[in-house]
Amino acid sequence: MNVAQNIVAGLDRILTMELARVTERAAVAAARLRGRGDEKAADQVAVDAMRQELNRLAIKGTVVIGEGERDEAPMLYIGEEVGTGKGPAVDIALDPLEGTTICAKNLPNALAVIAIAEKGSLLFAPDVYMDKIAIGPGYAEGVIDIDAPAAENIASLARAKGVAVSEITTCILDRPRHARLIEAVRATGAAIRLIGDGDVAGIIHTTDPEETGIDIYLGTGGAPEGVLAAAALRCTGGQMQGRLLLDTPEKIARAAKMGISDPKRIYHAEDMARGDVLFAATGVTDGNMLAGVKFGRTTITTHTIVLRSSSRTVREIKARHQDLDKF
Ligand code: VTB
Repeated sequence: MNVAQNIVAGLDRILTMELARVTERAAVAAARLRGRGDEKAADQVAVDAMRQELNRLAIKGTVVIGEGERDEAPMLYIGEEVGTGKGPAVDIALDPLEGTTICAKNLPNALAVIAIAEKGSLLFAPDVYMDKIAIGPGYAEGVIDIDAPAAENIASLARAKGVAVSEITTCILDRPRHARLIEAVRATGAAIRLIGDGDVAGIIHTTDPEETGIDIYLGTGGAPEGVLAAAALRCTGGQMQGRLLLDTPEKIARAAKMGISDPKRIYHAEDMARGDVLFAATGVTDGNMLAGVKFGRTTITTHTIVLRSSSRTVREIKARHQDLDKF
């Protein structure tokens, strides 16, 4: 078999490694501001660093999920063209610092995250809330249903896993809007890991319950974060359903402008991130899956996962950086 035959159609697999550099750079920049109580500053340095590294990639990239609309985000805004312009046309979803508050407080699971996909394959999601449910790989379709009560989903997952409901752990964002959901889950006897922020990590954690202790993610978080999580799940396996919360005429109109005609549509991971998808995340603070950036006297250590949907390969890259000038 020659080299050309060996290459899977879709995105250039060399980009997988290149993506690790992009998130590593953003994570190191943000990590320097861990625990300083300044969310904005941490986000800004991560954005600058990610953008710089992204613009070195041989791609003709368009930011589809980014820092916000052009008028509110000067960098990595939705629609910004990134990369050298010489290379494949790709869509990009990114969050240079997912969990700005986590980073500012130096709590677990802040990440630098990016996903790329073939042009036109990522959901163009408005910055509204999304109702989300996710479980890891290895379960038949239909085990979860976003329209079913939480208790039913938990019972169904426990049955499929072959354990008691009390052995299931859910992950939920700690928000007043989730009070009833939390109550309903508690009533089942299942455990809850309440997280302050960072539902991209929360959803990714369902893909490796033995490592993270999380079996199912439930609740409402940002829609852009939903697309990022869906991209990761496309690569690891697992199931996710999401529905945009378009509860005002203004939000429905905003979504319509972005091409969303059915405001009540249920999106599966495959609808939010289609085709060949690459995903990378580097830990900023220590977390359940990824270690945070470590600053040594002469080295900086980063921990990254890079994922690809077409091969379902999960790579973990622990990098020791010695040329510190580049950061
Ligand atoms: C989540 C979480 C983010 O926003 O999407 C959340 O993943 C949802 O919004 O880290 P609220 O904070 O309004 O509940 C973050 O916490 C911040 O982007």
